[in-house]
Amino acid sequence: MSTTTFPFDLASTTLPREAIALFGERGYHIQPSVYSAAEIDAINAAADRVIGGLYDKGQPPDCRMDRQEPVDLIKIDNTWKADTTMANAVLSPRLGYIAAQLIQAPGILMWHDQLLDKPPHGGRVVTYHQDWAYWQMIAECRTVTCWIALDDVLPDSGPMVFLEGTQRLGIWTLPMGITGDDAQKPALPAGFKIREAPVIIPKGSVSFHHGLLLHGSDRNFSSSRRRALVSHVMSAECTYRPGQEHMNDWKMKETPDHPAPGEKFCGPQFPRIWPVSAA
Ligand SMILES: O=C(O)CCC(=O)C(=O)O
Repeated sequence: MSTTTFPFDLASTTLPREAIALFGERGYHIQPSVYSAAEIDAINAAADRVIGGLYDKGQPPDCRMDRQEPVDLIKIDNTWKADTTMANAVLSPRLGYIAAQLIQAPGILMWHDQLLDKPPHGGRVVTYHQDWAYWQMIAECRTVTCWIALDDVLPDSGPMVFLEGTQRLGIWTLPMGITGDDAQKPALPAGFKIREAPVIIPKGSVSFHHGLLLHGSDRNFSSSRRRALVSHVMSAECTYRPGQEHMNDWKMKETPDHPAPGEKFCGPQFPRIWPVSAA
């Protein structure tokens, strides 16, 4: 089983000031060609190994939601624990450095990753939601979702759709279920001009969005899979606030090195992605 590493080049991932300002306005940023075609092939091969239950690191991912029906999304969390290539991809400083610039953070830690495989011919809707609403054990909303396209995303393959600027509206109640048949949007305040931004990007590009940006995705009507590898990351300054149930809460407590309430996140559950050499 071969593993792939992802060399880092600071200059090609340094963002212009305008891109950072636009992220503040719109709540997202698209970075083209972060991974080459050969790198995406290697990630897809690793993703298929993980989906098939082969783990080169000798341990399983933290959570698996496998397919019960042909239209179901496969969702696997913390593949970085199971497979070396997946770890190298989601913990890459390419993502960490871009996220750090977007939220102006001195450092970036992994929150958790997700491998998503939306099947062809009807793969289900992902309901509109805000990521941070699921992560209330992170006290500060200083999170970024880095969504790596593993296939070309086309208008009919169930692209994510961002409701531009909604990260400025505060926190919304959680939807009843995250996947299903219903793409209903939350009722936004009267006067808020809704602008939908579908994420139509080629494989290898990465979409970055703010933890409060409302987004969802439609069914996959195409005849191809729509796969994505997602690195959900947070500022290294974020602190732990117990209360809401989350996989990370019980997982981090498996080792003695984890944050107490009010402390910054630390320990092996939350690897540092940026800066590369910091302790
Ligand atoms: O891939 C999708 O359709 C949705 C992904 C998503 O909600 C996320 O990564 O935050």
